[in-house]
Formats: sequence, structure tokens, C-alpha cells
Amino acid sequence: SQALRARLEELIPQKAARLQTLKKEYGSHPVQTTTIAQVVGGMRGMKAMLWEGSELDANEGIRFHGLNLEECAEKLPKARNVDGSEGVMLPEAMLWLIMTGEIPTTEQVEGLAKDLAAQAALPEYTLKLLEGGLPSSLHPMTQLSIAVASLNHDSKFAQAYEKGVNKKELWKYAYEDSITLLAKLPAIAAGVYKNAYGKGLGARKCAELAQEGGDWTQPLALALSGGEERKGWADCLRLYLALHGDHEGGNVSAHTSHLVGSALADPFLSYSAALNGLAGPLHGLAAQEVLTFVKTMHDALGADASDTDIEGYLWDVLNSGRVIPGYGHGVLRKTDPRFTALAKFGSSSPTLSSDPLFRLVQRLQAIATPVLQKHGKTANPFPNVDSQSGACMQHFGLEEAPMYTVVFGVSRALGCLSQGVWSRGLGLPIERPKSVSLRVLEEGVKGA
Ligand code: AMX
Repeated sequence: SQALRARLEELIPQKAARLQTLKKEYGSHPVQTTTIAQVVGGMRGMKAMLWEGSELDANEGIRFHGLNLEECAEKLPKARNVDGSEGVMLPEAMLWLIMTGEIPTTEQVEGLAKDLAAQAALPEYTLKLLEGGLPSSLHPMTQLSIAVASLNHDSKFAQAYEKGVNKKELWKYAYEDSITLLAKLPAIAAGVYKNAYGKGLGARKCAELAQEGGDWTQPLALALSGGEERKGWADCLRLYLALHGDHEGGNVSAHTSHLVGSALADPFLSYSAALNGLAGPLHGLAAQEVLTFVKTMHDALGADASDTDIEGYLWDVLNSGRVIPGYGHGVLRKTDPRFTALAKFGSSSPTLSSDPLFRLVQRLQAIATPVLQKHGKTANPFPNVDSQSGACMQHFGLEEAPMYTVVFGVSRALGCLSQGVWSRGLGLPIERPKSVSLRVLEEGVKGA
């Protein structure tokens, strides 16, 4: 989008100057002390990365440039439904907010959606992969990651680097590639669905629909529903895509894209790497796991299961050394506000609110939290967003649980790619933290 790029052209030098001043005047100022528990404990709480799009508070949840989810839902431009009514916040409006820190106008968001639509079509080499080139049995996340990586074939960033473009200018090419990838992600997801399950309209049709106009989400909603207009589905997907756009920088997918991008790998390769992390069951794949878990529990206990039956089921899971998917979080210590936002959306939908699996997920909260508290290990016994999303999507007909992480992957690109543009704009260096061996840690505490 030219308007978004023009705004970044104004904002980047301002922030780069602030960064330079901070680095020059306070470069040796300590941020915190690093403990052994952090070094051996997955770097929890270790502040070691610059990330602009959003910040996560353990109790309040995510804030996008200071705005919490309710404020975003209120202030960001919204979709227009087919019947003319106002829908939910648009994910492309969230993209604008994440990238610039500013609330866009409706006109700016429409312009951005138009620019995305113009680039929605996939190159033939990517289409080939998604039209039988990759085996249908390959996990949809692997298909997504391969298709995204394939776009590196035409990366403007990689070409600019090869030509020796000034480092200060590289962000412009990162931006071009990022918009290209965001434009093509819906068609890629639709292509993955068709290739893996033989369902939906596929990549070509999804891109064609995008070029007919409308917002970023509508073509994907239609492609996934096989062309059927399902009331509430496009809004459910828009909300999902906006909510999952960014979750600060330390989570596996965001950190991965940041790390790989810091080696000046182009945005396609950086984001493809991020998707491989998102495919881990403790991260994005949890959405797939939750639905399978809830369905299996529903089938095992029946529709009339009592709270005691459910409680017993959860204890069996914990006692067999497994986790309760959809509960817990690396940073959050309260119910995930994204869970609450989807629950609110579902409860206001006449059909979703009566869906048995959606209802079971709501009911589970009151039972699983005390069980996890009694179990005594989990730092956060409250539900995370993945607990809710699959139940919503299956209701609207997207029943193939492995696709939930694919939809997550479409969304998370908003934050990861925005940061990639900023990282190059701010001239951040290659990431290279220091590792230490157990021996060094032991020697360090001798006599302490
Ligand atoms: N069920 C059972 N045990 C759990 C648990 C859960 N939902 N969440 C955490 N625990 C256990 C951990 O496995 C760990 O046990 P250990 O000491 O034997 O290794 C202990 O509680 C302490 O872990 P923690 O500090 O609370 O969590 P963490 O930061 O190490 O991990 C997370 C966070 C999300 C990986 C973990 O809570 C989990 O596995 N949850 C289930 C999977 C899930 O829902 N993932 C989605 C997260 C959101 C996302 O990224 N999409």
C-alpha cells in the first residue's frame, strides 16, 4: 500500500533517531539481572529483544501500541456485512495499527485492502505445489511453510541485497515483500485446504475473489466454506485474524521470524521459519489439539456429562503425564482476553452459542481451572485463546483441526512481518546471544 509505505517513510527516521540517542547515551544502562533460572528455563521474563507492535502484560493481556483489545475493537475501522450491518474490526486495520502505532481511517484501510487484493494471485510455481505437487497427507502447516518459502523465488528484498542496495534502504524492500506475502496468504491457506482435504475453492479461486473487491478476509472465508455464505463466518474469521495478529516478540513464532530475519534472510524465508515454530503443539498447534481434546471428551462422556465426569476425565489426562491443551501460558497469568473476545462473539451469535462443543469449552473453564490449581504445577491455570478458536471454527464448517494452525499462520504474519520491516528500518543487527555450558554456570556459583 502506497499510503502505508509513505507513512512509514515519515515514522521510521523518527524512531531510528530515538533509538540511536538511547543507544548512545544509555547503552550500558542495565535492563535487569539475568538469573540461572532464566538461562535454564526457556529465558522466561528475560528482556532481550526490541519489539514494536505489541506488548503483553501478564494480567491485562495484549496491548497494541497501548490499546487493549476492547479499545481496538471499538476504535479500528470495521467490516460491512453483506446485509449492510456493521461487523467486527478488520485485520487489515490491525495491520495498520501494528505497523504505524496509529488508528487508520476507513479510507486508508480500504486503500490497503485494495492494494493487498491486487497482489493476491499466486505464481505458477507455488500453485503447482498446492495443486498436487505436495502430498495431501503432508501436514497443512508443512504445506503452508513450504508454499510461503517458495515465494522467496521473487523476493525484492533478496534481489536488493544482492545488488548491494544501501542497508538503510532495505526496509523498503522488506515492506514490499511483506505486503506481497500478506496479499497471498489467504490464497495459500485456501490452496492448502484444497490440497490436503479436497475441500473449498482452492488458491486460484480465492485470489480471483480477492480481485473482485472487498476486504482481506472475505475471499478466504468463502474459499474455506466452498463458496457458501455462512452467516457470521466471515466476521468470526476477521475477529480471529485481528486478535491473533501479534503477541509481542518472545513467543516462538515471533522470535523465530525476528531471529531469521536478523541474518537478512528475506521476509518469505523468515516467516516460513516462524510457521515451523507455530506448528509446535505447545504453541500454535494447541488450537488443533484443543478441538481434538474437547471432541474426544465429548464423545467419551456423552452430551449429558456431569461436572464430576469432566473433572475425572481431566485428572486422568494429568495423571497420564499429558497437558490440558488450551490452558496455561508462558507470560499470561489471567484468562487470555482473546479467549474472552471470542467467547463474547460466540455468545452473541444465536447459532454458535448453542453449539455443543462451544458450550463445552465455556463450561470447561469453571472445571479445568480449579483442577489445574489443585494439580499445582501450572503457573497460569486459566484458558488461553486456543481453547476457544477451534470450537468457533468447527461450528462454521471448518472441521479439519489441522487447519486451525494454518489460519493462525495467516494472522500472525501481521505482527511478524511488521516487525521485520521495523527491524530493517531501525538497522537492528544480527541476533547473537551468548550461550553457556552447565560447567560455566556451576563454576559461577562456587562459593556463592
Ligand atoms: N496442563 C497441564 N500441565 C501444565 C499445563 C497444562 N495446560 N500448563 C503448564 N503445565 C505444567 C508444565 O508442563 C510444567 O510442568 P513440568 O514442570 O513438569 O515441566 C509446569 O506446569 C509449569 O509450566 P508453566 O510455567 O505453567 O508453563 P510454561 O511457561 O512452561 O509453558 C505452555 C506454557 C503454554 C507451553 C503450557 O502452559 C502448556 O503446555 N499448555 C498447554 C498447551 C497450550 O495450550 N499451548 C498454547 C499456548 C498459547 C499459544 O502459544 N498459542
